[in-house]
Amino acid sequence: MSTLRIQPTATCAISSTMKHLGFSFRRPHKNCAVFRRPRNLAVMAVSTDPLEICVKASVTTPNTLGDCPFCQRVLLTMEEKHLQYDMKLVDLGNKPEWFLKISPEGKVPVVKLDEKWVPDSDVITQSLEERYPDPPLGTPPEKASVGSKIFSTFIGFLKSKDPSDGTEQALLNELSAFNNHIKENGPFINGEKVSAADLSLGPKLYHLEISLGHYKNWSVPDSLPYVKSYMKAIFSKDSFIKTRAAPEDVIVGWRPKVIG
Ligand SMILES: N[C@@H](CCC(=O)N[C@@H](CS)C(=O)NCC(=O)O)C(=O)O
Repeated sequence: MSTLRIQPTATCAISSTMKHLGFSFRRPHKNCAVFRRPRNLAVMAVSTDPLEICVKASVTTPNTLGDCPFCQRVLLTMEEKHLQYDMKLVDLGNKPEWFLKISPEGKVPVVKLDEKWVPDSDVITQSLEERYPDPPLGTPPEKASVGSKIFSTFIGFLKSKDPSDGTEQALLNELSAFNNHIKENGPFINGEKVSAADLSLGPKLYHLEISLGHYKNWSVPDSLPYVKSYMKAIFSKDSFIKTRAAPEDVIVGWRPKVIG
């Protein structure tokens, strides 16, 4: 098993909240934060033990993160919430016993919450939102499913061997609806700030761009400028760059679907 400890890109969410409330902050050792209130000097300790997450390992580069968009979604959520985490890299081609005990379905991501291993990126991101509400990342219900059919139509087109079977048009229809949404509401799905729906869609668009470019010499058409600017905005976020897979892994990962 390979474990990578990831430091958050900024001070952890708890410390920013506490500072906001007027507490001063010090970190006597790496897993403990102490907050001192200015007037009565009451002291409180908060555990900031890193969260444990099992993710797909790269098949091209040892000891690096692989190409699972659901894992990246959860990692992005942790990054955006400034949480510390330890990544356990799992070779999905040869799943170890310890992993199958944790995840009987053999799927990643799984995250340890309250001593229990929790599968499924929907469930994990919802639990993280409840446990670590600051900064809030929830997308309002009326916007939560924006762009949600892009991934399945992308896979349909990627797998297709018949250029006239309508799968390209189905993808273009979904991207076009998304283009209109971003034009009206952007730059992100819920406006100025990134939210949970972006953290789910961003990794899928990254897979779309790399795999359709590689296997079909296809790219998002210039007639959809808001899709293009959205992808650029998401892909250039620090949290995205830190958690993205290598393009080679994305290409290798989709090969079985293409060969079919
Ligand atoms: N619905 C799950 C899907 C997770 C999933 O399908 N993960 C893939 C990797 S991207 C997996 O673990 N596949 C098992 C395998 O390849 O054996 C989620 O949102 O977390």
